[in-house]
Amino acid sequence: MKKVRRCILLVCLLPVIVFPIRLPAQQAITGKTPSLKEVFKDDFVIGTALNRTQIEERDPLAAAFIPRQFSAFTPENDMKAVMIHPQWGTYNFSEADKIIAYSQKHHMRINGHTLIWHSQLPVFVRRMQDKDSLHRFFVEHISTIASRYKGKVYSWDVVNEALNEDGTMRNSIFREKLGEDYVVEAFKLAQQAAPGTMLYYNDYNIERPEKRAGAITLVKKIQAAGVRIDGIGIQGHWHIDQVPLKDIEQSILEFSSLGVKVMFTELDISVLPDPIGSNGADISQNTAYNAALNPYVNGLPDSLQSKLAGSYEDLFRLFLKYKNKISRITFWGVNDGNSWLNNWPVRGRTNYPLLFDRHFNPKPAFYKVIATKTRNTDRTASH
Ligand code: 9MR
Repeated sequence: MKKVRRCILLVCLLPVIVFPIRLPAQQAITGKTPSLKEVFKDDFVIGTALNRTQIEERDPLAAAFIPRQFSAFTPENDMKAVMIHPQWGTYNFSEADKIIAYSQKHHMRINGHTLIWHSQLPVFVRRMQDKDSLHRFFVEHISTIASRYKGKVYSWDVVNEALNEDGTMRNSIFREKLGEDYVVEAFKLAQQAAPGTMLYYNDYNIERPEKRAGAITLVKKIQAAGVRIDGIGIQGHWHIDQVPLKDIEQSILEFSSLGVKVMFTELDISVLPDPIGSNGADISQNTAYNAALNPYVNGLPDSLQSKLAGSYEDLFRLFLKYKNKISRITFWGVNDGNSWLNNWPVRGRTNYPLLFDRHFNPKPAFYKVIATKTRNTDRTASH
């Protein structure tokens, strides 16, 4: 008898257990939840970073969810040099080719990421001692990849993170061996190999005044050499306690006055204690785990959930104000579970930096973002 009652109880509770998790995700897929790419379609392209599991569509829920919300993507890792060019003269195009196939299947734009970056370089490059070998790698790498994917990727982050925080050039292997003009040469090579592809410079913290000035110098140098640069990507890895709205606004104005488009290319907002005290994405900075640094393992408190929603609302209001200067907003990950911020600057934490939770449910921040558009439209309509 007891067994029967337990069974009945279980059957009654089952929908309650399952639906709060499943239903909103299903809604986000089937059309009851607004779609970011649709809501902002007259303003800017909405992108996300995709990892290999997502490109290969191994999770059916994610596979249905992603193309509904986003019209563009940046491969999170699979086009980086270490992945695509693991040994001298040996390329591994298999993942990148899947990326192209995925984009064609879902009519999503690819931002290729990235041709030249000091990080995630293959070992053979890191070991190179002489200038000539590095230069040969540099030329071959850019030319081979940019020409192979010509007409298939919409844009390239040609050079990623070439600047120090004070706006001077980072002392990477490229600068050390090829000199500061390597950036200009990288854009020139990309332009030759892929004439119709958009070419961007991408970095974090370049909204900050000193680093921004460095980025402006860099862009002017490229332009003065008669080489094309189409846009600047402000990565947008921010912390909830310091989303630098003023600096962002000033950067949109200053960058766009150079005649290039501005993009927010890796947007996320960390809500966890920040042991290194800086926005940004310097992956060489790491701190050891301790429980105090990971306070929200069982969920984000409402107060922080609202604060996050408010930060995203402020950002999207600003983005909309300058929609004529901004071409794309890309989130660095689809949902909170995918975010690199669960492992940086401390490994193994539970962070909540994006608009969708670990089950693809839209968070309050999502609805605030959507509302910026509705209210914006209402205001415009009433005038
Ligand atoms: O999100 C990426 C993570 O999976 C990688 O482990 C990491 C390694 O370098 O790179 C992350 O993406 C970075 C991007 O390529 C460039 N800007 C900073 C991003 C976050 O570190």
